Amino acid sequence: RQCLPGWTVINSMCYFFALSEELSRRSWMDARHFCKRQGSDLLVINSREEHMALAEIVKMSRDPSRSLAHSGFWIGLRDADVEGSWTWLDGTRVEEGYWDNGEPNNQNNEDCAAMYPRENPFHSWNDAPCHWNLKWICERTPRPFSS
Ligand code: 2F8
Ligand code: CA
Repeated sequence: RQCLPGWTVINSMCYFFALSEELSRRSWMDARHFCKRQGSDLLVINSREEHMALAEIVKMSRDPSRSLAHSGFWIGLRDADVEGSWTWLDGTRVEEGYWDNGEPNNQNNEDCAAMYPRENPFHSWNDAPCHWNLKWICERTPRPFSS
């Protein structure tokens, strides 16, 4: 087995989608802590292929009973250090990204990024307030399972 039970393997990486109502929704920081306890961190997207694969799964997770604003998944991207400078948790700067039209707009101090189920996968990101409770995506390398 490459990944922990409940995790999804895509192109040799392990992903966890916080889908269950039981896990509920969390702030960006609490979601990150959840990932860290599983030896992982919030999702860092390193390629267009990775983005497309994950955007597809996020799109399938769309719950019509919830508004789009509540359908986001936190990812490991924020501009908390320098406003407008979007940086992945691995330190990589985002130049273009896959923002929704008009985003990021920093409406009400929005320093954390989430991926939403949008028809067009190239317009799936939005910046939201970090204390907002959303679902999230963790990512880690396959094995060892020790941490
Ligand atoms: O219209 C885009 C706008 O939608 C919401 O605010 C009304 C989002 N807020 C949250 O998700 C909390 C904004 O981030 C988004 O820009
Ligand atoms: Ca926004």
